[in-house]
Amino acid sequence: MKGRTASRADTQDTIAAIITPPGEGGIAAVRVAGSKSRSVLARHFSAKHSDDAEPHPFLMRLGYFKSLDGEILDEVMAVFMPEGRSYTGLEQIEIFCHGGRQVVKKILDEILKGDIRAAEPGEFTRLAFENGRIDLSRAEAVAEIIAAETEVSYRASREHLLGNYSEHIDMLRTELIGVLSEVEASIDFTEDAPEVGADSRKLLILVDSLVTKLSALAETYRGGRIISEGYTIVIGGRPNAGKSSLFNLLLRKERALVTPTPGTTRDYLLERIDLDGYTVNLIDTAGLRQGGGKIEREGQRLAKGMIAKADLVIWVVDLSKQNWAKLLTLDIESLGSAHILLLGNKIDIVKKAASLSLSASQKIIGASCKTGIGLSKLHREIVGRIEKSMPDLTSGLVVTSARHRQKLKESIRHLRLARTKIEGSVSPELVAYDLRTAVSSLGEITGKVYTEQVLGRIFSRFCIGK
Ligand SMILES: Nc1nc2c(ncn2[C@@H]2O[C@H](COP(=O)(O)OP(=O)(O)OP(=O)(O)O)[C@@H](O)[C@H]2O)c(=O)[nH]1
Ligand SMILES: [Mg+2]
Repeated sequence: MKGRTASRADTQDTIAAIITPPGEGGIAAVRVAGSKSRSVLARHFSAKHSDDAEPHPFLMRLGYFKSLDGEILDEVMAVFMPEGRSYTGLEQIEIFCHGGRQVVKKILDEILKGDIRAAEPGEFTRLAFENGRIDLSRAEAVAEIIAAETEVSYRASREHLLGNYSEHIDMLRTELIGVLSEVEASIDFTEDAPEVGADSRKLLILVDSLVTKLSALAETYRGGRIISEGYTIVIGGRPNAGKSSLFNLLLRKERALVTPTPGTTRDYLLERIDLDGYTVNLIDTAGLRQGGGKIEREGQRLAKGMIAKADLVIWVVDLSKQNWAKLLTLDIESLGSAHILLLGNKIDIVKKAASLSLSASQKIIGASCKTGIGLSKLHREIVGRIEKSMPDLTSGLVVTSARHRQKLKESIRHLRLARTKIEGSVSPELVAYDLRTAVSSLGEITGKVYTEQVLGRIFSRFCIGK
């Protein structure tokens, strides 16, 4: 573990990368960070207007980007950011050219001909962290906000980046350090009786309060996971019930094969969709029934695995089958504890309307994938279920990262160990050991403490230019 505070500006290479997505666009941009950034402007940029000959911090200048041979490659805008005030914390420039693949590549290639190397994936953000511009959880939030596909995941990542999530974690850590200092003080001053002693009741209250707060935070991951990974809905049911028809309707495209032959879907199909701002992993599965060929059985094995892991199972029932209620009772038994939403399909060809509920708690939504009846009700029901499992986002205190949750859990575990030791009047040195480990786990969330390995893992998930 180590903490780095000093700027590495002197020893740092100057690095460059294209920071806009590949392809055609109005504008593309190249960023250069490091002590030689300004020299790139001197070498390659000439201002269009003589008043703009010198770079001023954060002032855009219009001009030409020239190759080392003096050939004009493009008309560009360029900006200079001084050390300590840029994204990376290093001296930095950005060049905005026309958004064509070739032009931006040519500009980067020219820059790299100097004493400047290509940036690694995530290196700009890693520099921002190492130079104290952002803490580790905010660096992770940069990746989150870039990856955010839906309104909800965007809002959560924005709170992590701009809200008080990091501060809240640091505050809990400071509180924990307070408890640790009390225990450490009793190590210094107790000579003959090395135990936590009379203050132990007060310590227990403090530790309990911290465990409660940390557990509440860790608990938000139940919804946070849904934000970061998506809410998983599996469409299950007996063969030919209309699962793939429903899958296609929710997807708004003909993705899965639909035929009158039972056993059409064998492999499962997965698509990510945006459902009223929520990311949903929608999975179509093979119909479950006794028998079937080897391939179909293999598909059914996969389907069962998917159902077991789903946040919600939409169980499609073919209402045109005489014995649907009897079959459904059997199916529900075998589904066990899964969260199920029952959809009675093909209501358009049902002659007389039978009661659509098995029991008071097991209502069935009557629908038709053919005519569209009942589908808006289904939609509302699904969104309602997702909303029920979502945390309140207004405070911004939602754990969406599995890493953060892991660290919170570690911290809680060590607090609990410390608690047992305090209760058992074990030597304060041993209590302090657990508390210190708990402090360090919390510190790893915002990067107060970190290892190269952890940084490597976090930043390798970024793309080049971020
Ligand atoms: N009348 C009517 N037919 C439907 C309805 N929904 C689906 N079908 C028909 O039922 C048949 C089976 O539909 P699929 O969507 O392939 O059913 P599935 O559950 O995916 O079937 P498997 O993949 O074989 O398990 C097709 O012929 C569909 O056109 C509906 O609401 N009404
Ligand atoms: Mg199917």
